[in-house]
Amino acid sequence: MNRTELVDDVAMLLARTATAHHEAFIQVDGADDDWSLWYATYLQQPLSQRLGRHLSRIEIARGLVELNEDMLARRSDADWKQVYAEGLVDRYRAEPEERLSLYQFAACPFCARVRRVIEELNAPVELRDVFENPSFRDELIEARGRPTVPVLRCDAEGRSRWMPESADIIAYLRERFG
Ligand SMILES: N[C@@H](CCC(=O)N[C@@H](CS)C(=O)NCC(=O)O)C(=O)O
Repeated sequence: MNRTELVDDVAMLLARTATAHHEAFIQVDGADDDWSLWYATYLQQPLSQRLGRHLSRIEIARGLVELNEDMLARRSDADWKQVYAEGLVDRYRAEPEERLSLYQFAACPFCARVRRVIEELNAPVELRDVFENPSFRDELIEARGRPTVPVLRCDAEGRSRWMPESADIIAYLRERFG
């Protein structure tokens, strides 16, 4: 499910939650100081399932309160369900699984610099030696049109991103795992 579909789905879930809350508090026309806790309890299971990770009720309640305060502060008259759904998805959606591999070879000093940082950070990066395994070199040339190493390959959601330049790779790894 892409982000737009997920946001629409969560907005529908919020609409159902609002209806259920209103029914539960019908005698006071929906008035409830602790609405965020009630919502969080109702949302916990279906929202966790949609966003791909376990969410605590406190986490959801806090997110709802902050989104509510933000909307009030901005005096926004946008559809609250859409705004909350976007906020919840962007805050709490599980990061897509990403696989990192470094195309490199032992005697290359730029590669050695990156390998040292991988070790220092204990970063989950597979080392792919382009001399030991010629198919790695072929993949690199096919993707980039040249065999220069080091190159970090990031695979996520069926797509590959190729990042050359040792300094850029090191900055990226430090940012992510430092
Ligand atoms: N500016 C690049 C330099 C990379 C570089 O010069 N790599 C050498 C190996 S140490 C290489 O792959 N040379 C072969 C080529 O470019 O075809 C970096 O910092 O990553």
